Amino acid sequence: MKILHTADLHLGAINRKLNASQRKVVLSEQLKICSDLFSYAKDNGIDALLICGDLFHTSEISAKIERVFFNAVQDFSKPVIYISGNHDEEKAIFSYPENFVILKGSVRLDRVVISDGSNLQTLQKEDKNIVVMHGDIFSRGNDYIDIKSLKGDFVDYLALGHLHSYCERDFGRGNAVYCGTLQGNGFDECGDKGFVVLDTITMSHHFVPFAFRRYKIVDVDISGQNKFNEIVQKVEYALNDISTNDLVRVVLKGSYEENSEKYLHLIEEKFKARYFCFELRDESQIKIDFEKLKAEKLSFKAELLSLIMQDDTLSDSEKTQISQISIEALRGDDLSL
Ligand SMILES: [Mn+2]
Repeated sequence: MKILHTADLHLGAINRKLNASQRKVVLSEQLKICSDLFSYAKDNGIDALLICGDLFHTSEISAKIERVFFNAVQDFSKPVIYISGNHDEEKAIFSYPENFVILKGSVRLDRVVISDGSNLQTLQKEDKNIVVMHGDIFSRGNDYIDIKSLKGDFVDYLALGHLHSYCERDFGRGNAVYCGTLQGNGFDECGDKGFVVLDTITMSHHFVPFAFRRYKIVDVDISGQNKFNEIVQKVEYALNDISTNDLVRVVLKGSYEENSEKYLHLIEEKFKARYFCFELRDESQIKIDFEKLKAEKLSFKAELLSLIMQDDTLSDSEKTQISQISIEALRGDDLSL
């Protein structure tokens, strides 16, 4: 038997940092990804689907989302087994197709028993036992699951939801696995997202990347590149294998010379048109040649910088930051605030 393990679809969630047209696209893609998920399940001989919580982002979501989702469930026709998470705990689901199972206790599909974790002591050694839960097994907080205290000796697969990245650890006779979310929803959810497919004959599983768009943070060290074209080229090179469908944040790092042509607006303009979403952050630092400055006579800049350097109330990093902003202001550049 093949089981698809998904969680944290957060239907209806939207990254508020996106602009109105990007939000519209992302919301309509959430519906598409739902139907794509069930198409994948049909095309790949999946016998049951597990949704380990946070299917819906809030208890109040649009009727359209619910309709599209449950139509896809009905069309799939095989069991879709659901538990609620911390986001959809309060969600009342009134009408749903027969093959949608809100798990209470356990269900048996042939030799495989799927349980909600409330009756672990009743699991049988000779069954293949899958337990479905929603919470955080790694850090203590409101949603903490202390898996050491679970009677999981006969558990073959603990299907988890809550953390939005695929990861796993040993548990019971097998593994505790987070499948992650289907698609990231912010720069704190970078990289590949998807679901896990479990084969209950071999009890082996694998992650399937499925997100159409990914959030990516790309660091670009611009040290030694002082001409505008050189900096652009460096960014270009770093973005080489990134899809234009992705949401990209470039972070400039390293150091640059005082006379560098680091024109942030122009760099941003250049790449904004190419990606679904592009943002530029500047964490590079100016390299100030104090020896050269000392030799400058009657220079306002030299005088200002030497005052900053002599100020004992400032830490070294504050001195660097204030010097950098001062030089930018004197040059009429964008301020790196
Ligand atoms: Mn959650």
